[in-house]
Amino acid sequence: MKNIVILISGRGSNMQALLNANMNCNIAAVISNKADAGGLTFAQAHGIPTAVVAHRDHPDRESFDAALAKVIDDFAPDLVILAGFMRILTVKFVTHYAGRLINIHPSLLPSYPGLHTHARALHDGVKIHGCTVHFVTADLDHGPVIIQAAIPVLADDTEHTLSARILHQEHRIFPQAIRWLCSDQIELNENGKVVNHSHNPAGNALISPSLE
Ligand code: NHR
Ligand code: GAR
Repeated sequence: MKNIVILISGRGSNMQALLNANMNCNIAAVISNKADAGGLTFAQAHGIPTAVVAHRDHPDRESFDAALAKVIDDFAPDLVILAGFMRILTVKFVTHYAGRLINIHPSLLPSYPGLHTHARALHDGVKIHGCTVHFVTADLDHGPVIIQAAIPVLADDTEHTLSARILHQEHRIFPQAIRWLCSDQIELNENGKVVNHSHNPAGNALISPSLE
């Protein structure tokens, strides 16, 4: 069974979705860069070891990432999962976990990498928005895509309503992606693209606003 370490920075609802999914893997630890991350309490209540590596205790990204990697590697993870983890990671860190580091991002990548994705999508007036689970590479939010969910943007959406509907989809696609990884159904090919050996059919077209 694969060992998994989950990194969080805040409320940890995606981490909860993973813990609640009863996946065939061992969630070895939940680690936060913030001591007050709400998700830590939930993990502790589930009997999962937690740790805090505070980025504020380190003078630069290199030393923070080195300290973080040291704590992570004590758990010998097969996968390291960013679930609302908010610190950009150094090339050295990302290289150390190449092929094992996964992120969930609140946009349809490669659209809207980085922060404030929902506000930017609303500002642009796009009619379809979503979320992406991808392998992490040094190229921020541009690693190979595993699964995406798309939803319509509604005329009266606010950042609050849009992010809530996307979060609901995050909680659906993230456990699916990790399940595939835990059962070795996902590979990276020589072009760095994801090959999925599961027999899932393609999803449906989403047209927004819909045709009449
Ligand atoms: N690191 C690398 N190298 N590559 C990726 O693809 C990464 C990564 C680290 C985190 C998650 C990502 C997201 O899904 C992620 C992907 C934080 C920032 C950011 O700007 C950007 C993207 C992501 C996470 N963080 C600020 C920083 O200075 C701090 C912001 C804050 O603390 O609120 O690190 O969106
Ligand atoms: C989620 O929407 C996640 O996609 C996003 O932050 C939220 C965390 O919520 N991640 C990023 O923006 C990464 N920069 P959660 O803590 O409840 O899972």
